Amino acid sequence: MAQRARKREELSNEEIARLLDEIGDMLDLIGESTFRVRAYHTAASSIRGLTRSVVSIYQEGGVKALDEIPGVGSHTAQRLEQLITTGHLPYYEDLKKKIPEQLTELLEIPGLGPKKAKKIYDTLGITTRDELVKAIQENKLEEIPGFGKKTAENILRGIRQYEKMHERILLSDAYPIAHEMVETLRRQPFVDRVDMAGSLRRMKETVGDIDLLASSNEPMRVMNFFTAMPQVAYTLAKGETKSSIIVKNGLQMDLRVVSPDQYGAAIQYFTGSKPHNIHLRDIAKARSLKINEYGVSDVATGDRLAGRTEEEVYGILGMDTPPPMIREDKGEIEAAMEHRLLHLIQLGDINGEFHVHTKWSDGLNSIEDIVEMARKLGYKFITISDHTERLHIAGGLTPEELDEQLREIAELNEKYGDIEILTGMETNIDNDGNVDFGPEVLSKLDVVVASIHGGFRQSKEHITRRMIKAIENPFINIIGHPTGRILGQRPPYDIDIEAVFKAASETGTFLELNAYPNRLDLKDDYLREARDRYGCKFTIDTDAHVMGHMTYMLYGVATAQRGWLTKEDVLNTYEVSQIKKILRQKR
Ligand code: DGT
Ligand code: CA
Ligand code: CA
Ligand code: ZN
Repeated sequence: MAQRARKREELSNEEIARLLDEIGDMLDLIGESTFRVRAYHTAASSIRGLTRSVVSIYQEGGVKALDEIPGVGSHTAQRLEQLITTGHLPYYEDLKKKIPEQLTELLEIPGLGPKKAKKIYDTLGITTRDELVKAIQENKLEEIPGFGKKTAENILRGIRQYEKMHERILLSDAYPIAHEMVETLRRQPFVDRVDMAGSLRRMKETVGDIDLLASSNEPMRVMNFFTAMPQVAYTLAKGETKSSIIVKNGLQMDLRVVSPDQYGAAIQYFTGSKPHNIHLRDIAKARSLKINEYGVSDVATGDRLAGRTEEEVYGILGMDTPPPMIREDKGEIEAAMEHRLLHLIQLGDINGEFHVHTKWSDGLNSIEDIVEMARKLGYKFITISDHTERLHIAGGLTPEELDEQLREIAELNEKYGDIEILTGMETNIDNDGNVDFGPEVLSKLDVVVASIHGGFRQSKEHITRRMIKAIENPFINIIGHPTGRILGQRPPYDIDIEAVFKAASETGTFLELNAYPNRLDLKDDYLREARDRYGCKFTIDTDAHVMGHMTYMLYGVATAQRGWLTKEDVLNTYEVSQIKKILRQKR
């Protein structure tokens, strides 16, 4: 991406992060020290979490300001300066020359590290994913020294994941740019209304493309403006009713424009989901009505009865308007008919969160940075929950370090009157279901999160046993990212999820909805099942490792809405005094 010169304002944080990740991968491949490799990945992760663009940071504060971005060292800062000012990064281009061209396709397979990719290429001459699949099916891969059946299976799984991942985009890759463009369009005098539509409006965890809908009496003016927006890389099609563009991060975006009196019908139709719309059409038919993207009309007389607003469209069918997030034909139509839609949790209900890392372990910010960010978000409390001792790769805390951290938190609690800092940790559930510390340490904390960080391929019985043992531990309040999935990279581990729900409910253990965009774990359907069938309660946490990640709460709340959760189901919405009381009840 850095090969051609580009205007500097085009360079997005995501592009910069991808470039740094790529450098990290290439360094790994040519055998550089893990320290240097990690430095690039850390910088990439940090940049993804920034709330401001790297380019504007540089424009205001120069290379010194870049150096001050957590996780970005002075070396990387200099490289970024070069990239921003010239549009080129010779270091990257030189590195690229050292990597055989043939490896680039293999390197994109999740879980297949650079070293294995090189070995496959060197011994079997394989350069494409198709060839690799064939070789695995013919058991050829196992012949490579150091490779076994298990390796082959894992690589195959990685390829399947890759395929899945590339047909869909993470919500967090699509939402910010769509939001920005909707906001700009909304401010134009010739635009009447504009909203996201499709799976993006429904806030699905991944989306196939970006759909926008606007209404206007001057559609061509809207289209002229839209296709000239700075976010546009190029225009695929431009017409009076529909235009398609590719935005600068490579995603396709469609904008439809309708007349203001059709807006309600159109936004209803293009929000979907398809199964929701089909069900709605049946309901209309039974009432001798016809519904489409132009409006609702009487079949007998042909009279148009509704279409200006969405509420009007649902209203004429005798329904309340279901929030977009639950329009999946999973019972919301019946609930809307019977006027028993739940009042779903809102972002504004969130008073704080329980799972945030600092530089005491593998996070990049100080506790004070996190507290400042929490205040900016309007929170009433924030929890510091770093990794513990035995998670070495994450710089886990020893009991002594924890004591030191608790002293710092106590001081900060003195300093800040408007927010309370809860003490916590994210401890690791080991192979036997034990955690790092016993009651003498755990009892010092307000909150204990426990999560599984390894052993993902153990048998279902084994993993379930580990998890249940942790749930039964009276000091563990929250199970972090309960299924361990990483969207596009790793499937959930095999676990008896119903047994987990049952045990969590019986013991008063909260299940986390991890809001990190590639986790969103528990997922929507599980949330609803856990609440409705087992009476489980939840927390929504960002698992932030950089303070900017704390804004991912948005995706967590959207997923909770998709799981039909209400404010009462989620601990983050309670008052701090209540929260502390509830957490103590388990002990
Ligand atoms: P995606 O893009 O795969 O994440 O999912 P959607 O839901 O955004 O689907 P998309 O982009 O194909 O279409 C946007 C909306 O338009 C969809 O949610 C419902 C509506 N729609 C599309 N095709 C049909 C159809 O054949 N029948 C009906 N009733 N609605 C449709
Ligand atoms: Ca779509
Ligand atoms: Ca579409
Ligand atoms: Zn964590």
